[in-house]
Amino acid sequence: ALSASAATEMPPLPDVTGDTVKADGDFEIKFSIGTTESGAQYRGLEYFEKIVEQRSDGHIQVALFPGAQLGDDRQATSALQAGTLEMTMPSTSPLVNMFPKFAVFDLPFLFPKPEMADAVLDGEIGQQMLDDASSKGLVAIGWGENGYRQLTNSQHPVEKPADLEGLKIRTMENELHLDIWRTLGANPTPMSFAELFTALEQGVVDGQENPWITIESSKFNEVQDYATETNHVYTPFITLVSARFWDRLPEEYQQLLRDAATKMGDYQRHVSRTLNDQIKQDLKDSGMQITELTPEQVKLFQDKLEPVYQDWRDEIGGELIDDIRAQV
Ligand code: EAX
Repeated sequence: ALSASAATEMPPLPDVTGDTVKADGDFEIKFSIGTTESGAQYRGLEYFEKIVEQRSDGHIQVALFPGAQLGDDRQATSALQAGTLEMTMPSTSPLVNMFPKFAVFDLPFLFPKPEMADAVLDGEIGQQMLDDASSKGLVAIGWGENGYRQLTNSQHPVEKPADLEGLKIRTMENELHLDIWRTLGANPTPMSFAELFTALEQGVVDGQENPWITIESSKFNEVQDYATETNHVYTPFITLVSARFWDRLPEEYQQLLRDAATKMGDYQRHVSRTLNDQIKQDLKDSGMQITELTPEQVKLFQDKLEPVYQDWRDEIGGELIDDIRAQV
């Protein structure tokens, strides 16, 4: 039976604090994301828009384009490089070809708690990554949260790795994610997020994995009857600006965008975390069967995936992995 739609209500936007920023010129930002307008990411973008428009006294206008209508994560990032789009906020995973160190966030079960991800992203390692990603025609100005990824599928409940045998799972376009699902015994295939709903609907793939909020806001529950709370990877969003646009902005406005990006990221984390339980409940109410794993069941997945750390150690850099594992 197909599930009914689920929709969780978003909290009201916070008030804008901080002085008006004065600088020369009028600017327009087109800001594109892959997730839809009913998610926490979009709510964060609305807050960003409100901050930037109010504090620039209307001299910077922000237009929001959710649902990959201007392209998926990779296409939007290319558009920034070409200077045809001003901002986007992709998951780090599809950008690993461009920024190989981002692969560290694709390691399974790296962050046991979201606060541990915050500490790394908001600390020295995260700052270094933003600096490194401020190249190739991009300026990286902050982090946000996609969140802990959960497995959904159309076939049967998944409680242990053996249940994945033969399941066709869509992954992000990312080698480490492919390795994870192959190691678990599934049959993974990489695909752009923009094509995912149709692929699930038509049975091209049996399943996919994304955070609860993304599962709900993309209506995957309407074409997937089963979900398993695996929490197997924590995916950050990264806030990117086109360098061509950035270089035209007065410094005062660059600082305003940085401040607004930080506030947006913090707010997104807050919204996605406070709504998580409610969303899970709404998905259940809509008819989705959700399997919650015991710590012993989670450990079966973790043990099976430990070799992935060895496979990727040289590629990502052992020191970076050890640094993060020492912090969490
Ligand atoms: O923009 O591709 C995905 O599964 C992600 O959640 C996507 O980056 C959202």
